[in-house]
Amino acid sequence: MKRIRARLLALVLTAMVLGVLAPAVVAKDMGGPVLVDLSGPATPEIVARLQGAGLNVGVAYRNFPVVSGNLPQGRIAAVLGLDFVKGVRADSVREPTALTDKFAAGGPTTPIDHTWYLDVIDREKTSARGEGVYVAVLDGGLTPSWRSVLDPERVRVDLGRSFTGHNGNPIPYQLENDRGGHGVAVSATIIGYTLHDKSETGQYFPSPATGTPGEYAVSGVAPMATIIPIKVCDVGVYCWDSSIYSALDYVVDLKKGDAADGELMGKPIVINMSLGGPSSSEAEENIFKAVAEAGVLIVVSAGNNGPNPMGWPGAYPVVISVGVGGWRKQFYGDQTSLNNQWTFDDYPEENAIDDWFMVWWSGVERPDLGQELDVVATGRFMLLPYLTGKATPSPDPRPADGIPSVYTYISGTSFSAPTTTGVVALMLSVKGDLTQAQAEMILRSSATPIPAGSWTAGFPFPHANEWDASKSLGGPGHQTGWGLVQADGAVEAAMDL
Ligand SMILES: [Ca+2]
Ligand SMILES: [Ca+2]
Repeated sequence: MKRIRARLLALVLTAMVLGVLAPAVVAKDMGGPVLVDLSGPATPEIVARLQGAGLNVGVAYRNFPVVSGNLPQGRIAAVLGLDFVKGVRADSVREPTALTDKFAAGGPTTPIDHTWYLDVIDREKTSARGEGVYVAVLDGGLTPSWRSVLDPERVRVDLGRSFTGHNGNPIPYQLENDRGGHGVAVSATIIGYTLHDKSETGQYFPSPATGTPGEYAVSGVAPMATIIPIKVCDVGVYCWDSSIYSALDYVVDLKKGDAADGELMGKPIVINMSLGGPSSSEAEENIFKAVAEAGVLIVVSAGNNGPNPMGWPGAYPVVISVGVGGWRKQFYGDQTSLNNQWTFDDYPEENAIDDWFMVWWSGVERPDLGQELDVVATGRFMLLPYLTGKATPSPDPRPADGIPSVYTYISGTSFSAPTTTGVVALMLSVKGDLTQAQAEMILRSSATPIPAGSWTAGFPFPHANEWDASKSLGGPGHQTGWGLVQADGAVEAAMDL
């Protein structure tokens, strides 16, 4: 059994490496959705010449020298023959970096400003709350029932956009029609959410998640930040490059004052991208560099393919990339009995780092592929609203009668990324002109290094909570980046700049 598993893993590894190394060039006669890299801006004349060469132009991006489009079979030579065309790439699909729902759980408004995952990053040691900062969440959009869990005052739907379809067609009405829930969960990590904790919270727990039934307002990392929801993922899972570029183009326009009547001109904006895929290119890396140069900060998940390489765009050095660390005493207050309320526990500050480990599925930095992992944050068994396929949440989250809860313990770099994005928002709220390079440098230097080794932190059975070197990604180094994000040190360092 062990041998088979090892072999399968090796196969996966080989496939991943091939996928990453494969040149991002469209095969000679292959048609289909493409991205055409240009030597300069996509002027109307250039667009016309591309059309003339046979490309059905989709989007001519305003801030990057690239156009998306559909290429009929057999026309690539004509397009490549144009003097201003630098290359033609396949328009590839990224995927959200959340793992499948694991555990159904409980499902306003006593404030809960203290959660285990905020305590771990020492959010309680700073008074910054992200005021005046905009967080563009490039994701699956919002579910129809998002207002039942997110504060509508903290989400600017009017600034939101929907760019779906591989040609990046704006389809605004789809923004609040997501059926996946990923974008809501990511947003909840940043600004917090309402926990309708009315009775039993799930099959694993004999009592509500909080210990007492009620309505709770659970704090996020940056509860006063403002979310700009931008849909780039079709049906919540297919995130085309061309859609992502449309979103990046739009956010740069917001920053420059060329959109939203200039309301956000020069204001602090950070992008969260909890998604990724195996393909990369220098042309695409330059797009992310252009976004950073425009003064927009970018945080991207490392992907869940550990011990295989990180996903892209998370691995581009210019972005702030985030892996997932775990704490083996999750669920175990005194480590001898099941702790139902661990989510809201006090986290022991001293010596606790020894109980930290890299989660084995967190993407691993491969410097030989040009990859870079910056930091690690919490992203394992986060209690979050996850409104998969639900137009409205059930009034009682107890998963009785086969009705799934609206709350789930969910894992993935999809949630360590917004945890870090939240910290960047805190930094921006005290230092509005913080650059991408400064934010990355501060996050690294204020992080707590994670020691080598690993624990399995099985759920919910104590016997699984044992040292297991076979599950270790090791550390510190390529697996753990510069370590675990710390909000208080990061905010202080931003103020001192
Ligand atoms: Ca703390
Ligand atoms: Ca980086």
